[in-house]
Amino acid sequence: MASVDCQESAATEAEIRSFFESAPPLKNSAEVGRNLDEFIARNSSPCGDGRANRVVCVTSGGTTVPLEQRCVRYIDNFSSGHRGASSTEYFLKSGYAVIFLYRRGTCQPFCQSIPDDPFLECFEFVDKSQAKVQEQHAIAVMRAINDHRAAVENGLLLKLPFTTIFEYLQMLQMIALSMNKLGPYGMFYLAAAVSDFFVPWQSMAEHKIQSGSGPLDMRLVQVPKMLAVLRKEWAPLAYCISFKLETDKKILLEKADMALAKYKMHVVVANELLTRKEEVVVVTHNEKISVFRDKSRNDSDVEDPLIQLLAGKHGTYLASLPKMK
Ligand code: 9Z3
Repeated sequence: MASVDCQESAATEAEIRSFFESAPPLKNSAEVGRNLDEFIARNSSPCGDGRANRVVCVTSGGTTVPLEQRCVRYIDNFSSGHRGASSTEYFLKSGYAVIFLYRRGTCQPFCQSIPDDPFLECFEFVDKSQAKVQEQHAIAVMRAINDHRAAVENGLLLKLPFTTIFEYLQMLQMIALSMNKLGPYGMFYLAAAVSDFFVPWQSMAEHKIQSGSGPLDMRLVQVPKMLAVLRKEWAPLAYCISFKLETDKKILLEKADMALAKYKMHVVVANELLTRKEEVVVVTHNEKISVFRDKSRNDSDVEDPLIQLLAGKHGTYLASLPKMK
């Protein structure tokens, strides 16, 4: 069995402070704050017998690492956002209000049945100034529009796109501090593929790096692991689920156990790159539960049984707490 050393260390307070102090400020933080406060106020009213609405922050897609301040080149990753978008649909079906923090341009909830390039494939011209959905896509498109509209009206906050690691972590901090008031009825489902290394803003070239003068040597530093500070300071009562991705099956579960213990997560969902759409392993302090996609159906996905299991675990956790006054 391959052994893994404990390279991942929880970030120190100084590293976290330095990251946020030196990051380029969010361009629309006032609007993000307003949207968050309004959404949480609307979705945190107690629903009687001392219970409250459950609100989950789903993070989705991959963060980029810019190499120049006036960004021409950046480091990206494989994440398509499918896990986050699909999970959002199932959380909504399970009665959660969802804050969807997603990478611009990646999978969106309720859009899976729409062809990848809708404007070329879904529509046809009626005349020079009007277009309509082509017959063979009409049912899928109308369902997507109806589901999307109902979700946004009833409990899906979509207006939180990110691109860079700087935007992602600043928005995650804002969301966590806003969700703090929900206590244990708030959940984090951290499915975004977060960069492990980045170029600090101050040491980043301002302009496009000139080529033609030989190899490019760059030194990237570790992104401070924010899971621990999220659990300890930002939203200490929230129910936290992180994901552990590996390509080597032999170290996956050990790394998931390490993440669970080091960052005090309630659950770590372990998944391997090549089989991530077929199987995940739900890891807690005393269980490892494999969850599989139902292969007998073409339209099934692994997120369906996964979210059912996690919503159930969240319910058990809530039931174990002393009744809220
Ligand atoms: C995951 O492991 C997600 O399941 C995937 C989903 C990114 C694999 P897709 O977006 O893929 O559907 O294409 N996300 C978390 C990966 C990650 O960055 N984990 C961090 C780590 O392993 C913890 S936050 O350290």
